[in-house]
Amino acid sequence: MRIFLLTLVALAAIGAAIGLWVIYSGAYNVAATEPHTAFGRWILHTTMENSVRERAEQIDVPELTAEMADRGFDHFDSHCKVCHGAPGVEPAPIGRGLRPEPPALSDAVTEWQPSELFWIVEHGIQMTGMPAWGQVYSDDEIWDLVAFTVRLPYMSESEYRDYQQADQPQPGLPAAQPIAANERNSDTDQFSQPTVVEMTDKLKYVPAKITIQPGGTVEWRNTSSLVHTVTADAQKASDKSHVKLPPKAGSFDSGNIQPGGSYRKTFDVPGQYRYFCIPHEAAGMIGEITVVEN
Ligand code: HEC
Ligand SMILES: [Cu+2]
Repeated sequence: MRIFLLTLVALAAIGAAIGLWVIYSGAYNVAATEPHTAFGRWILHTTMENSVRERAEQIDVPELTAEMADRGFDHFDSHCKVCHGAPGVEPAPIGRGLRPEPPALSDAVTEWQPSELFWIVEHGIQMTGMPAWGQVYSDDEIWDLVAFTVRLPYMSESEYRDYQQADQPQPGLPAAQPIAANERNSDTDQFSQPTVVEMTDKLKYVPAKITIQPGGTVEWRNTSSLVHTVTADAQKASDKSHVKLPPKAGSFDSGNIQPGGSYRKTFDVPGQYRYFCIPHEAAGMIGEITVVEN
């Protein structure tokens, strides 16, 4: 026991000595041109990760809608792209010179919950080039930014350019009209013609809210380049409020609907339904169906 304790004390002393030697000797290269060692990176990142997770726990997350993402794009394009780049856009020279390197957010954001992204953007990250934006942006604006960044992993280069172009008014081009599925079918018998809901690259059901009659069929068409689902099963939701079913209706889940694919379901039980897309729940991809006799 005594030897054990002595060994422990000796080891601690050696550890402290090495630590002090690193601090005082100048052996550690602080140059930003030097890539961080794997170990150094791990220490920084793990400390940061745990710190953020702990502090973001209390934050309530609003629904992150496509409208918010449209607004968030403006902030992202003018303030975040310089360091982090964007789909098809390299970071500016200032971003490339930082250590740790600002990560490409398309990969990095998948690691974080929306509440954690909010915290990171609001507070920044100490000892890195990541600034705190809480002074610059209101909470609403930060949520707009979060709504945009959670969509980055699914965003292609051309979609990012679409956002940029949508930002500039285009003379001569009519504004894009969402396809009004209800209208398209209004002349025909509801029972033979399904009501169409499109699933889009902007992570939306279009239209997001529909009203049909009992016995009516809804057809979801995946017109995007991504996989979506139509899911009304609270077990599969990370937020149970994203699912609503009339008491007598069973839960349902389309499974993965590939680009170009579709899914049909007939609704016999009247009431309110709310469903979501499994891959894009956090991005606010949520739809509603009201089944009523009229
Ligand atoms: C001056 C450069 C710079 C700007 C501008 C900047 N960031 Fe960062 N950001 C960084 C750096 C450096 C890190 C890496 C921190 C680390 O690895 O510990 C980072 C990390 C992050 C992370 C965490 C990613 C991860 O897993 O490490 C998020 C999220 C993020 N930034 C979002 C944003 C958003 C949103 C904006 C725009 C409002 C923005 N950043 C603007 C430099 C910047
Ligand atoms: Cu989806």
